[in-house]
Amino acid sequence: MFKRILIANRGEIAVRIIRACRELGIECVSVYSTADKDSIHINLSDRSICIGPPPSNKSYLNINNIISAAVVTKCDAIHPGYGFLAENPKLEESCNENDLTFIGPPADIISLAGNKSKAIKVMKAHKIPVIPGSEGNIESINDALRFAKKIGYPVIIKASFGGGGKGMRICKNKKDLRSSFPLAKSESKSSFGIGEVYLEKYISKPRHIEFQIIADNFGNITCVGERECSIQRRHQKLLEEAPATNLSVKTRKTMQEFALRAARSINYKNLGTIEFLLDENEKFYFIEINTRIQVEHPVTEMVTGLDLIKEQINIASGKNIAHLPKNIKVNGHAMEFRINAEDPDNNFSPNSGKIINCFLPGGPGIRIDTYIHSNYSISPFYDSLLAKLVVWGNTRQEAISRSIRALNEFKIDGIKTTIPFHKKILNSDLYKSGNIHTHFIEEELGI
Ligand code: MV4
Repeated sequence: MFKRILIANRGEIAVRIIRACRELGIECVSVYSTADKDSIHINLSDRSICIGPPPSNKSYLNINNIISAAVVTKCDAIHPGYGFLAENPKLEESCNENDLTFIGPPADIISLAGNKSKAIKVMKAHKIPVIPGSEGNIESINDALRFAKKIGYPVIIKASFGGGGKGMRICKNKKDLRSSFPLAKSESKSSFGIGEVYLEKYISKPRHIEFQIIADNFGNITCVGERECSIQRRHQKLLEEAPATNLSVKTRKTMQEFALRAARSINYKNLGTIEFLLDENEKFYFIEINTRIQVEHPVTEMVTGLDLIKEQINIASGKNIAHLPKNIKVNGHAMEFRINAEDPDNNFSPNSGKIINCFLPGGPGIRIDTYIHSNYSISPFYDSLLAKLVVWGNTRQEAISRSIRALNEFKIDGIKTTIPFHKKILNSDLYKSGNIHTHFIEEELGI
């Protein structure tokens, strides 16, 4: 087992990783930018190293500074968390060159997952259902028109190296495609450095369901259930659940089998997520692989009793997953609310400033993952996630009433947050019915 881990992140996930290290008896080294000098992840760790000024590209994205910090503090491993360098194959490579273990999959798997059109091609070759489309990049407008004619309109153009909905364009007809194709290509080039795009049939109101995979270095792979992540706004997830609601036993089982097949087909290592879109007829399609621990991992932890960060660390240190049951039992229902420093009454604009006072909910079935405290100033440099309220109930209904209770207790004074918006979602009959999809917020709440 590792003696000392460097945590290459900040905020709630840095705190979460420190907690897992502490329970495993592993020492923690934190890194921070000058904007984070008063952040709690520094206090909670054994040592901390300043890695640069506030802008991420000078600190949390600076591979050289992070590797140097790990080397001078004699760490054995680096945990990247999510965001920042978590899906940068260069960090994994630099770790290898410096005798450090990267807590995550190898660089070739990270690279394959990062190239979405390539990942789809590989999955199709392994008979995983994919959305009808170009199955690879499209070079010319004529090829785009030819594919679109074959699969039928509407179609969607996606950036091969994209994410967060950037570079995506929906085309209802030939005219749309003609005008959007060059724009999508140049937007992809400017946002992601590579202008490669691919084409798919557009699915009108998909649900987003992802399966959590755990794989050790000895070829053992297991799936510990799924998460429903359809409640999102502008490609930012707001609330996630486990298990997925309104999913037939048969579809869940089939999807899980395909998720395992997808992971096995690329010799997946460590924790990963296989993402699917599900259409209105319960047909599902692979869309992408995430090679990091995800923001929403706690809902899986709440219904399985696992500690996914400990699993990542154990696997990276060379342990097997023999202790995990072959068929994980899912107990009850969990939901996660992302409490962001954003103003829902002002187009969710980011809100920085001082938290004068805060009160965190508690009691049965409540978990809070956060780094905030009273008198803490939220920096404008990083993402707006303040806290994750994670709620467990015996049933989805109990989880919902408990969530309303917890959101009513939750007080953050000094900055605007998404707490009132979550209450609105929970008040919706459609949400309560479980009939949710990725356009729920715009259609039901008109936002
Ligand atoms: C789609 C789609 C409809 N048809 N692909 C958005 C982010 C990326 N991960 C995939 N996304 C979508 N791909 C086809 N062929 C609709 C979406 C989509 C979406 C997907 C997951 C979660 C939220 C979403 C919100 C809007 C659109």
